[in-house]
Amino acid sequence: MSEQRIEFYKGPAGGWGALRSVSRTLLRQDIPVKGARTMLSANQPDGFDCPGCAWPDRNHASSFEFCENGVKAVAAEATARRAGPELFARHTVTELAAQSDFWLEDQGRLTHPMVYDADSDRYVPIDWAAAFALIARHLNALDDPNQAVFYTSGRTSNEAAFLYQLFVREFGTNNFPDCSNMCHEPSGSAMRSQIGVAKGTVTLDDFTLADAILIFGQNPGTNHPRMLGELRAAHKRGTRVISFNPLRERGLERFADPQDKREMATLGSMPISTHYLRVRNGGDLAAVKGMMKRLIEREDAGEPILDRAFIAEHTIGFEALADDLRAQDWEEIVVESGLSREQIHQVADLYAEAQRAIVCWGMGITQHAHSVATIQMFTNLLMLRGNLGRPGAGACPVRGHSNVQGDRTMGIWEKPPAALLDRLRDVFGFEPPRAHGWDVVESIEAMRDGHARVFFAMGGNFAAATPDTYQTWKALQRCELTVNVTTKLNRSHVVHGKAALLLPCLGRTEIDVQAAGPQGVTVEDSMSMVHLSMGINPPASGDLLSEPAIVARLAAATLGDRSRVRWLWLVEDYDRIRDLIASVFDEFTDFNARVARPGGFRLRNTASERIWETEPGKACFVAHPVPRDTPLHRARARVRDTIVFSLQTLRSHDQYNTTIYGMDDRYRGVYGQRRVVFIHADDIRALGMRDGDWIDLQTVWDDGAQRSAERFRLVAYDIPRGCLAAYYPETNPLVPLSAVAANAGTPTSKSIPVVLRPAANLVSSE
Ligand SMILES: Nc1nc2c(c(=O)[nH]1)N[C@H]1C(S)=C(S)[C@@H](COP(=O)(O)OP(=O)(O)OC[C@H]3O[C@@H](n4cnc5c(=O)[nH]c(N)nc54)[C@H](O)[C@@H]3O)O[C@H]1N2
Ligand SMILES: Nc1nc2c(c(=O)[nH]1)N[C@H]1C(S)=C(S)[C@@H](COP(=O)(O)OP(=O)(O)OC[C@H]3O[C@@H](n4cnc5c(=O)[nH]c(N)nc54)[C@H](O)[C@@H]3O)O[C@H]1N2
Ligand SMILES: [Mo]
Repeated sequence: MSEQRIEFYKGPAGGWGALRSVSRTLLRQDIPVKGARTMLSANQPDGFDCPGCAWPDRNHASSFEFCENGVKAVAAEATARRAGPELFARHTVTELAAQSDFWLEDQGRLTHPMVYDADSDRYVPIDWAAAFALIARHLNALDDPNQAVFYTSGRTSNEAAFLYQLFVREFGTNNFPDCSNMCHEPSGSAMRSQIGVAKGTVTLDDFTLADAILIFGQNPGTNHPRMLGELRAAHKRGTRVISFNPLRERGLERFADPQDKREMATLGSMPISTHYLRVRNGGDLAAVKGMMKRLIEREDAGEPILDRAFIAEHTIGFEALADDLRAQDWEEIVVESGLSREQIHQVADLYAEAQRAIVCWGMGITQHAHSVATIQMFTNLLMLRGNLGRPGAGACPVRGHSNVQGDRTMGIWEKPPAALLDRLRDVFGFEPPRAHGWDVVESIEAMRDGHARVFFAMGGNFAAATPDTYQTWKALQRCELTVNVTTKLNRSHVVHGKAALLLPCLGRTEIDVQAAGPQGVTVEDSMSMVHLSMGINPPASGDLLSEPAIVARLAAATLGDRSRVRWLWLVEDYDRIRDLIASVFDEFTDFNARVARPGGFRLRNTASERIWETEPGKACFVAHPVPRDTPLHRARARVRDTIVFSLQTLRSHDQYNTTIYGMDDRYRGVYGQRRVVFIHADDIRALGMRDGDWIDLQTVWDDGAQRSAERFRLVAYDIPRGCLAAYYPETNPLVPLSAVAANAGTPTSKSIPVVLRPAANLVSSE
């Protein structure tokens, strides 16, 4: 591990730094040779889908596309390390709970199903049948099926997700909190009502045709490295790549492709963004409103800027939006966006020049109180120039987990549409529950208040990924039973209910053999491409079950004769599950045949055909005011004795969500540590502090509860004044449960009002 230091990073994203990091990663996981072979099968037609992110691959049949962080994700799963029963015999759960998140995952792959033994405070081995019987007993003893919640993280395959939602609905509840609730929920919510689809409208081919690509609130150099390849090619063709980000992210500035021999030999690199706007945290709505105001002003002055034909034929609400834009005060836009009027004019004019434009966005947009409104403004911006439903143009929410989009398609959603429930009833002969279930935040509240008593997680790390950490832990600890289907040890396993089970499953890189032979699963990427994923490595242990097998056996144990579904027969051959999927979802007709073709197939997207499945049957312009009464505004009005900052919590280059691979964040120049807060040098001075000082963070929230995160080091950084950035999950104790996005319920982890105090408890380092 590196020693602690802060050192400005001069190189491009990618390049030799990425190659060095990869070889270190493979060594750390003790898998140099096997690792290399495993990497070469990622995203190949006959290999597995990379568990790193949801960015698509050209036809899923490219030559190996190099991605440092994909390698890290694969290596984390293919590690030679094992967390077997000996580990649990050595340590009580209290001892394990005292270890860091990094240490827990670093123990390696879980090998046996384990059950919590309260007498010895240890996890002890249990056989699979007894584990399923235990869960079934708990579930069947509930007064009401709605007292159980069933979480899903986004690596779960379509097959596992489909069986899971079927089982849970037949059991009797729609309590499906999922990682999407904390991620792109606002994107779906915004677009569904506006253009009738809850997914992005573009494909990779559109990226090769666009003249302008606008990127809001995303750090692809770390989180979607393969996206840099597309952006680099676009830049080369002369496409304007316009980034909006409070931070200067290296990957949005320069990139050296490790597969480009010339660049690697000459240490050359390519710029990515042509224009870079340093918007304030949460200032994007104002910025985009400013851009649209500029377009309307030019149109009103007689220039033909808008796509009048598209607006007339396909949309409603234009006049109301135009009037709202005309009435909008520029000063407010400038103050709230943190951008000058000239900057906004410039990008608006660039956008107006482009014949085809794409808008991309990530967590810097979705995790704010006004995220749904911001995303609707993106759609408005696109529609003003007809940039929807034609080649080279459209909306591109860039998803995170590799199958988070597919899980939703399969019905993992706490607010299922009636049509899906009708279909389940018709195909499976049971009456699914109609009442909407709980999302992530509502599930935590339900556990806290004793309304939910069983917590079941299909993957993920609920205890670390969710907001208001200590409240969430109390909520989980109140449960009668917590169950985690999982690959590696994490926080959610040591913050557990009165009874607790760890059910270790196969990862996507592993060979999954069922009665009919080796099985593949399917996933859907961020651009609605569905393809097959086949593991190639032997399983980490002979005692692992696949996720579909776990669901099937759990369903059989819980539902028994009540169910007409032939659960165990279905998982003998996953083609049978896919046939069922085809009988429930029209767009999966002929699923097995279509997914067998190399590259798979694209799901239909009505908005990209200019068919609007909205209430009025048109695409809807929606006007939104610049937010002036956010929690930050309120906190600033209340606290007068010090600066109230807007804190965003983001990912370092060495982590996958709650999985910490290492302590470096190379592109931001941070080594050997994670407890840092990025802050403007003038703000440090204004606080009377010094670069490198240790501070505590405290949330300013109006419910009276104390929320703090202790011992962070100030790092002077190129970030707008009044804004801070620090890593997640360490900062999750600061996010109040009640701080959620309007109309989406997503925790607002990119804009938490906080104050800084000198650290109360000075311990020298992590
Ligand atoms: N290696 C790796 N890959 C991953 C993940 C990982 O943890 N590691 N996670 C996966 C998942 S689940 C997801 S959802 C994605 C996440 O990928 P991203 O969406 O890139 O997520 P973050 O790291 O949270 O970065 C947020 C970015 O938004 C910027 N930002 C913050 N607030 C604002 C704002 O108000 N306005 C604007 N314009 N920008 C803002 C930040 O400076 C930062 O650049 O990545 C996926 N891929
Ligand atoms: N403050 C703050 N909070 C955030 C965010 C933020 O930006 N800031 N981002 C949010 C976002 S975008 C997301 S998506 C969530 C992520 O929330 P989650 O999806 O719940 O968290 P992960 O860290 O991705 O889950 C990692 C765990 O998944 C398990 N796992 C890995 N592979 C598999 C598999 O194949 N099968 C099974 N069953 N288990 C597996 C491993 O045990 C690993 O420990 O966090 C959210 N929380
Ligand atoms: Mo995510």
